[in-house]
Amino acid sequence: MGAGTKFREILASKGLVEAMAAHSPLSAMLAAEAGFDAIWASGFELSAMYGVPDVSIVSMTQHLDMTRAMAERSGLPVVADIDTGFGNAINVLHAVDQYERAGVAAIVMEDKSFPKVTSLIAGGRQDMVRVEEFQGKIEAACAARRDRDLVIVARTEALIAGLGQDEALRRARAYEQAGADLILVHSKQKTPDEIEAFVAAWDGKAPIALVPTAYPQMTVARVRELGKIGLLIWGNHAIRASVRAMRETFARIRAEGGIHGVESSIASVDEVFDLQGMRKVKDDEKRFLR
Ligand code: SPV
Ligand code: MG
Repeated sequence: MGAGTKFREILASKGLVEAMAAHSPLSAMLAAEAGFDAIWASGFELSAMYGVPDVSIVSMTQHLDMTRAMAERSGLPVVADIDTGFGNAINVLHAVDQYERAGVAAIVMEDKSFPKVTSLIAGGRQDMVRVEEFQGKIEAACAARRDRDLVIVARTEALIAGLGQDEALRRARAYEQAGADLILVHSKQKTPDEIEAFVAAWDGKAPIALVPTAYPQMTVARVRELGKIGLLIWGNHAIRASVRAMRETFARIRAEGGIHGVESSIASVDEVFDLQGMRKVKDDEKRFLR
């Protein structure tokens, strides 16, 4: 079964796909172990992992290679954050072909111009493309997929750009008309009000996708209560958890003049061996090494 079909089956059976952000195969494996339905191959997380801003600096190849590895190692459907589609509709044709070959379940493409600026930054430059241009990019994404079940998610940044609810709805409707399977609406408001108003006003058939990073009060229970939401993305919690854990551990080793103090607060070497599959290596050695 293709990854897109798997995604659609989870959506149909559970009514909601809950995706956790990841930036590496290991973080994707940990998300799978924790029981999430899908992996969010986040552009923000991968940019942060490379130590660069999320402003279209990480290349498609870098993101694609990591996405492929995350799909392979986690076994979960991967929702690929392809930003603006790496250019115009022609670039989108190529990108969707490549991401589908990499085994993703879904692609999320946003209606900002290339190069983009990360959404949650205060006072960020948030330039949008025209509705017609983005419709062309969605149509290109739909035309490029070989598997009809590959999920095409159109993301509007109208609220992020401060264009208001009417513009967000106008764009969402136009994107559904162009063939988007889901509509992601993003917000950087500190409360869910703006998003809840959008959800209440949404009159399309396409389920909504949310990334509630800025309004963490939003829970799975509330999302289910609101209805209309098919994809919930925990947007950057893998990289933020890692940053805090590494900072604290490194500082303690420096302060304590050794590694003795941190031993019980970090993963054991055996835990990491388990994640790497060293047990199987040992069995395979017995079987195959002569
Ligand atoms: C990402 O995780 O890369 C996203 C979500 O696109 S956000 O950073 O909030 O825009
Ligand atoms: Mg992103």
